[in-house]
Amino acid sequence: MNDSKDQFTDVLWCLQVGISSCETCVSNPCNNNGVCQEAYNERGHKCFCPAGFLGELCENAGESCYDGACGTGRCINKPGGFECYCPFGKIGDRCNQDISIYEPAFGDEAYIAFPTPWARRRFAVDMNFKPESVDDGVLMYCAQMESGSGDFTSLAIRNKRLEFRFNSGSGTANIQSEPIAEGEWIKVRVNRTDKLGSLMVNDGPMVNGESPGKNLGLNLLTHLFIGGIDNSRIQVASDVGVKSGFKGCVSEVRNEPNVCVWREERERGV
Ligand SMILES: [Ca+2]
Repeated sequence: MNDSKDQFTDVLWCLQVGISSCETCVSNPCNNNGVCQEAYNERGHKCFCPAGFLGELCENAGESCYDGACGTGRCINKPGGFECYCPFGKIGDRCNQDISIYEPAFGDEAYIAFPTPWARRRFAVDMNFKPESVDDGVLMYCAQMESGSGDFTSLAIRNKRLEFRFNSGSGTANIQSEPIAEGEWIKVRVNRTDKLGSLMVNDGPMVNGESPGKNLGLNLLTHLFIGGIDNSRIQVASDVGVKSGFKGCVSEVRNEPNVCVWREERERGV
């Protein structure tokens, strides 16, 4: 019989008399009115911190996300606190103010997310936008995987031109416009049926292109992002060639059945 088996047997037959659980919470190690609970971890306890405090012992001031912290928005924990991403029509640190937006302006981290479009055979988006600059930026993006692998479609400003790209699984189509001007309203329509795509700017000539390979079906599962991408979840497919969001204004987006028209609302006085 070897030693290790003897030890194992000893443990099995160890008698327990008068033993109780070690009370690691008696002296409440949690700061700032944190609530201590015994737990099977290194410390032997866990602290539940009140709103406003973070850390294993609730020692750090700075709020973390909690239910309703951002109203109807989304709460993202950040070092030293949290940040609210507000839904459309809401603004403020806690998304608690209403705002009427007629021409949404997009900064680096802004975006609008539509439900996943049905795009297997056909896909079309119409947009009116005014670039603050013609720096590279994503105007529209939708993909099969959040990781950026698989199928995708995108419309981006790249090297001062609009680029409509899509990949149904056997290679990327890249359809480019002529150079565009900054500070002017631009109307763009992109359209795709199976391997064939087209791009039209300001009712000008239609530019056509085709994706290589045999694959026809565009398989999309993420939201359809306009003006930028949810960087906390989404890694842009490398074939898009652009990662940053668009900087400028958007007055109209159509991807049936989703339609956002801000300019008409202003004209109606809504
Ligand atoms: Ca596909």
